[in-house]
Amino acid sequence: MTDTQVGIIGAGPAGLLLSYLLQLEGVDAVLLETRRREYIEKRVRAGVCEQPTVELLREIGVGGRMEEEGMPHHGLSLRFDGEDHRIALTELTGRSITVYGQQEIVKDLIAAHVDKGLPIEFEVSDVALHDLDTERPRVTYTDADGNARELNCAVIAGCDGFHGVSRPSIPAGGLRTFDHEYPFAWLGVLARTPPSHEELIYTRHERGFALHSMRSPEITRLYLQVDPRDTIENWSDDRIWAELERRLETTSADFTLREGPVLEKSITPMRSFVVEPMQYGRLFLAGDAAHIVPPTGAKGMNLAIADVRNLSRALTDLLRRNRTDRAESYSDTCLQRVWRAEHFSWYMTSMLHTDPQADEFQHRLQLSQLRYTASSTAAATSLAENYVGLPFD
Ligand code: FAS
Ligand code: PHB
Repeated sequence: MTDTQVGIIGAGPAGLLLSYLLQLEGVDAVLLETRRREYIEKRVRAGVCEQPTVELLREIGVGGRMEEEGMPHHGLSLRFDGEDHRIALTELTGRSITVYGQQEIVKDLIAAHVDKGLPIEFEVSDVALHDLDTERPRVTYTDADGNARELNCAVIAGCDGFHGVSRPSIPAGGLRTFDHEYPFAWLGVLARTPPSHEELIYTRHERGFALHSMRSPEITRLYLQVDPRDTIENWSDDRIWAELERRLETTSADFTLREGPVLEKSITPMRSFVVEPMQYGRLFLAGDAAHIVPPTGAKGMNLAIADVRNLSRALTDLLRRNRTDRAESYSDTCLQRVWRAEHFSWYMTSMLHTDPQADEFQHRLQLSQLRYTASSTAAATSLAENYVGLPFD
């Protein structure tokens, strides 16, 4: 039986950053993670850090390697009708993004925990939450050695992602869900080959969406829109490269898709999902446990980071100053940014993906939106300010 102030479920970006922020404020927390450390440090996911994310990680002293290895980007291209249209992110907003893999942020946050001797319990199982509507909620679980454990807390933070145990622990009627599925998924590829362009390229093509991104000067990250019922077994490396060649075709002479050994490939379904409120009693939800966005807007991880910045402030006020106002407004505060990111991610997805159920009228609307965004400073600025990340409130 142990006691702590905050029991955190899940060591993804949300749980790790929350744990670190709380300890900086002198709030005691225990972090429980089902997977092994090696597994979560290798899990390939997001790649784009908004400017507020970069500034926060730098501010708390966890941004050193990101400074050295991250790649600041000042623009991106929309490719349609075979032509590139650059959105000058920094020129339009004075802000930028940094391309730095989510697993690198996870590694940096775990290293920061180890440096400070902060507790992370990996390979736990049978996690269950109890007494959420009391001031002494509990977490029961089996630890890595197979021992039954109980954690008595003042607060539980559910940072265990979309498939975690926290959200389902809330009794029926305790929250409202908003769910929207898309008729497409993303096939993601990590390849050992230098990027074919210095910036990201979002492509709308009759055959489907494609995205050119990267992880380093030697590693390219690419995505293809596929049918949600498709399986990775249908996609040989050769077929992937051939499809990318077709969708990334362009009239601009200086683009050649550089192929190379595929290091990882997987298919991720696409959905928009939000729960309201992001709290029940002494359980607070953050990150993918509370919301999911289609990755077209590069918002998922950044939203998780924004949530836990709010949550660490709310819990520090509650547990160290006995002030409840931030905890009471936590959900409303987060949901402002969540719904903005949901809309932007839906907007980018709708503008760039080829919907098999869409009619010619809808295809024309899509092309009109792209041409307007590429030719209007006002429209390009709106895309840019959402993409680089609106300032934290
Ligand atoms: P996470 O899912 O990252 O972390 C939750 C953690 O909780 C995991 O480590 C899990 O093992 C653990 N956990 C689960 N159940 C538990 C339990 N019962 N007890 C203890 N621990 C438990 N976003 C982008 O911006 N761009 C992308 O390209 C992109 N690609 C993605 C690809 C995939 C396959 C997925 C699933 C997501 C992708 N995302 C992307 C979104 C992703 O980056 C998330 O937004 C981000 O991981 C959110 O972080 P967390 O909320 O910490 O959740
Ligand atoms: C990535 O590099 O993984 C990435 C970039 C932009 C997105 C989604 C994913 O919108």
